[in-house]
Amino acid sequence: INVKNELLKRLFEANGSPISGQEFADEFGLSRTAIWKYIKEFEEEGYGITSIRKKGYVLTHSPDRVNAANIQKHLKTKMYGHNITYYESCSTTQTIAHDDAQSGAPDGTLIIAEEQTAGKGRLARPWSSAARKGIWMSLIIRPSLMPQQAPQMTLVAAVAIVRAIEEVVKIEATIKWPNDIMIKGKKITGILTELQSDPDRVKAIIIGIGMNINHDMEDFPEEIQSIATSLKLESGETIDRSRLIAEILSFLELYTHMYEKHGFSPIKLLWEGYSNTAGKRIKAVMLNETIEGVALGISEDGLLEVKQDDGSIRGIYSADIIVEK
Ligand code: BTX
Repeated sequence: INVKNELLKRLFEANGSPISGQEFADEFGLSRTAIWKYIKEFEEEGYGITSIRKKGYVLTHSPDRVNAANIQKHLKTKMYGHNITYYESCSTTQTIAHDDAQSGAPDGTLIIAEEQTAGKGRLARPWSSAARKGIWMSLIIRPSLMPQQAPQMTLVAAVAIVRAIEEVVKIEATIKWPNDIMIKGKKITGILTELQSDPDRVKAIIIGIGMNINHDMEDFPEEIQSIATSLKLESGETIDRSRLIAEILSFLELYTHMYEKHGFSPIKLLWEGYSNTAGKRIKAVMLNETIEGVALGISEDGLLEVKQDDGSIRGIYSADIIVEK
C-alpha cells in the first residue's frame, strides 16, 4: 500500500471532517513527523489543508489533477483503476504501459499523464496532448480472449467512452469507425489498441485513450484546429476530468466483461446505436489501397462492411474513413 496515496484518499473520503494525524500514524506505524511531511508535500502539489488543533487535518481544496486520489474518490469498479501510475509529464503513456504489462502489472492498471511530449496515434502519427487539458491514459487489461478478438476492444472502448460522456457531460457524441469519437464532425477522442499475446491467448491489451477535454481552441496546434474539438468547447462547461475517467473505467469494465462472457453481439448492438458511419457513402483509405462505397455496418468480428459500386461487399480491418457528402 502507498501510504501517501492512502492518506490523501482518507482526506478526500472524510469530506471536510478532520483526519487524526496520530491515529493515521499509529495505523501505519509511522511517526507524526512523517505524516506532517506528507501534508507539506500535498500543499506543495496545490492541495489546501487546514490543521485543526487536537482534531487533525482537513482537506479544503484539491487541484485539478488526474492523480490516483482524485480518480479513486469517484471509482466504482472491481479492478480497473485500482492501480494507478501518474505522471505530471511523460513521453507517451503507451510505451510505459507496455513495459509495465510485460513486467506483470495487474489487470486494470492505469498509466496516466497530465501531459505527453511524444503522444502517438495509429501508424506512429503524432497525438497532441496539451498539459492538464485532456485525458491521456493507457489501461492495461488482461481479459480472457483469443488474440483475434483483441481488435474489437477498440469498439468496446469507444462505446464505453461515449456512454461515459453522456453520463458526465450530457452531450451526444458519435463513433466514427474504427477509433474516433466525434462531436459535430470534429474529433474529441482517439483510441489506440495494442496487444501482447501468445499464439492462442491474450496476455495483455493496452488501450490508449486520448481525449480533448478542457481545451480552448488555442490549446490545439494550428494544423489540427479545423479537425479537433474539446468537450469544453462543445458544452461550454469545464469538465471534472477525474470523474469522467472513473466513469469510463466503470463502463469499460462492464462492457469488457460483457464481451468476454457473451461475445461481440451485445457490443455490436450498442456500437451501432452510437455510430454515424452506417448508411453513409465513404472512402476507406488503407495502407496500400483506397476503396469507395456505402458503409453497411460492422460484422460480428468488428470489420467494417462496405458495399462497393459493383455490388460486392468488402470487410475492412482498419482504415481512415472519409465520409462523403
Ligand atoms: P489516429 O492515427 O487515428 O489519429 C491521429 C491523427 O489525429 C493525427 O495524425 C492528427 O491529424 C490528429 N490529431 C492529433 N492530435 C489530436 C488531438 N488531440 N485531437 C484530435 N485530433 C488529433 C488516434 O490515432 C489514437 C490516439 C491515441 C492517443 C492516446 S493518448 C494516451 C496513449 N498514449 C499515446 O501516446 N497514445 C495513446
